[in-house]
Amino acid sequence: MNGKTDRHDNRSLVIDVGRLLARARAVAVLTGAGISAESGVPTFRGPDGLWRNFRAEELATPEAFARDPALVWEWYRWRRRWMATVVPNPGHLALVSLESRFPAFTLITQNVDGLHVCAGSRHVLEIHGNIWRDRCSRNPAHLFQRQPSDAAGSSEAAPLPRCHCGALLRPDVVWFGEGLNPAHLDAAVEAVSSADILLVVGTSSVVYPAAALPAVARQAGADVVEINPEETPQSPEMDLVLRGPAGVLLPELDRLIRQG
Ligand code: BV8
Repeated sequence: MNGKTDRHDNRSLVIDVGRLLARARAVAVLTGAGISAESGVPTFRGPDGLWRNFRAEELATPEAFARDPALVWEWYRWRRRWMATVVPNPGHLALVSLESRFPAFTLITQNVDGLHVCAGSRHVLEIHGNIWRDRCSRNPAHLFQRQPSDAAGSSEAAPLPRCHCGALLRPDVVWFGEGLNPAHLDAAVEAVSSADILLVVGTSSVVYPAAALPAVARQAGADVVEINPEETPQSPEMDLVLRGPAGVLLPELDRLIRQG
């Protein structure tokens, strides 16, 4: 299809998704790193998704932390300093606006950047945790909230942070090979199982169990819509696909809903 056809098709598809939303009572949204891309946060598997030639799967693991906690903290401190400079983009803000327009609205995010809460979203399930919290590596009940202002001062070579119990602190995120918080996962399954529509936004749909949620929604009878500039392994299973950036398409959907 040429650019003009793409634009026309997308326009009519946006209207189709707008119609599905207009008649929905319960909406669920699953977001991934792509919704923060337009804020300037690197995605995991995109061209800038590498750090010093490491892949996230190599560093975001308990084994990497046990083997070299200083390297893992260097990566997270680098990411925190980067995330301290970014702000929510129109895609995040459109989800805040959409949230207020439905009796039931649940935002499930794989992102740990905290940008949905920063934008004002209220019903957020951060199923992979939050980079702005530290957790004791011995007692998970010992949690410490960090601020973006803390990130500016933390040099990569600073001593490793420790809990008052003496154990190393770690970022309060879910690493590969670690189970998700069962309460979060149950709430996410409940939300997509009772949704009339699930928007799958900015995720490559390869990380499980989050990537299983669209199938759960579909089996429960929801319409499932992918919003992504790129094809994903789950694109063929989607009821509708809006091929474009979340920062453009979500505000368009919000405008359609506001116009009624
Ligand atoms: C677990 C936190 C078991 C850390 C992250 C089947 C079942 C269960 C597990 C597995 C399974 N198969 C494999 C596994 C293991 C593994 C897994 O899924 N591996 C993958 C790589 C194959 N899963 C796990 O290990 C999970 N744990 O199940 O353990 C268990 C159970 C009980 C008890 C003990 C153990 C844990 C997974 C969580 C890992 N943690 N993050 C951190 O961030 O530091 S995952 C990480 O990837 C991020 O959270 C990220 O969000 C997530 C997914 O990536 P995406 O968000 O999709 O980002 P990506 O870059 O891939 O894609 C971006 C997309 O955006 C692209 O499609 C791009 O086109 C698009 N885009 C770009 N620009 C835009 C855009 N879209 C819209 N607009 C734009 N402008």
